[in-house]
Amino acid sequence: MDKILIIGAGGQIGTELTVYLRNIYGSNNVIASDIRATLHPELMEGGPFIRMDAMDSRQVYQVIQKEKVDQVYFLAAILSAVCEKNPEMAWDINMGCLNSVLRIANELKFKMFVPSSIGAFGDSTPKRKTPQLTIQRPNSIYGVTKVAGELLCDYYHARYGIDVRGLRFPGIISNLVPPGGGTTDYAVDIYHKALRCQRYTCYLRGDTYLDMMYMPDALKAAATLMEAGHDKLRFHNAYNVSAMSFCPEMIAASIRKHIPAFTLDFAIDPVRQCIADSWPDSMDDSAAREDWGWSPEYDLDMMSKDMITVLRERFRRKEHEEAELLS
Ligand code: AKB
Repeated sequence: MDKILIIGAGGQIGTELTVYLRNIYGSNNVIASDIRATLHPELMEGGPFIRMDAMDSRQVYQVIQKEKVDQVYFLAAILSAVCEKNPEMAWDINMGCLNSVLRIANELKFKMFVPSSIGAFGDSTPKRKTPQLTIQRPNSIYGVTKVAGELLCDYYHARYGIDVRGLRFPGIISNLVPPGGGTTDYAVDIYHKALRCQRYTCYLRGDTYLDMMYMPDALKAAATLMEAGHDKLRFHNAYNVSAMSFCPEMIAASIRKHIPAFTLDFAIDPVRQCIADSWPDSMDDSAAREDWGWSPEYDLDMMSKDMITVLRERFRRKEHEEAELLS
């Protein structure tokens, strides 16, 4: 069984991916690592955890060598809105860490998963049915790091034969861990606010279409791509993947099927609106479907039903626990 290291396991995708991969490969074969000292209890209790700073390439090298790692899921990155606040840090973290882990991969020889994003596209990219191969001139620093990261992975694959694979993820919606500072975060917050106060103030215009995906599909996509036969992959890296395309008005309508009194209003954030306007409305992910059988399970209404059921139950349990503490 392969030994897997997740770098950046404490983030939105990392938390759930670690648990998902431990169920497939066995708890002891999947090491969670993060700069944070404490992660979600399920991660800390469910298997090995190493506190590691992804910027410290010597420490990363030592961990990979000592643990005899066969696969690295590289998830240490900062998201679009936070990147815009500090472009220098965005470059250092999103590119610097990736560059050093690729160098280590060339020396110690392991397979890698490196996520890209819809952020790798820009204003001049076709917005509808955005092709796998197309113009990539992003206007956000996050997008610049994503395109550069895709190219760097391509280079290491072509020049040194490193088996590095990746997806262009859309906005990911999870019921467990909140995202941290992305442009698509509204699509998670909206469910929390709908359940807590039946209203949400959105920072994007109501008609802003973006690609999105429910977390179970994102986990399946990453693991399936990593298991696919190398000869089947025409692109190996940066595959477009999507599950649904919607705008804030549409997600609100889907929520109203469960919470009829829910209302949506707007306070537009010009920075995130500008980023969202430069991203595709809906990507063409036919290459992923043809090459390695990508097929999402959740559409918008299925996701809304699941999100609302899971969150409602979690909030109810929390209220119950708080009431017990007070009594
Ligand atoms: C973000 O909004 O920055 C991310 C992404 C789409 O890459 N969720």
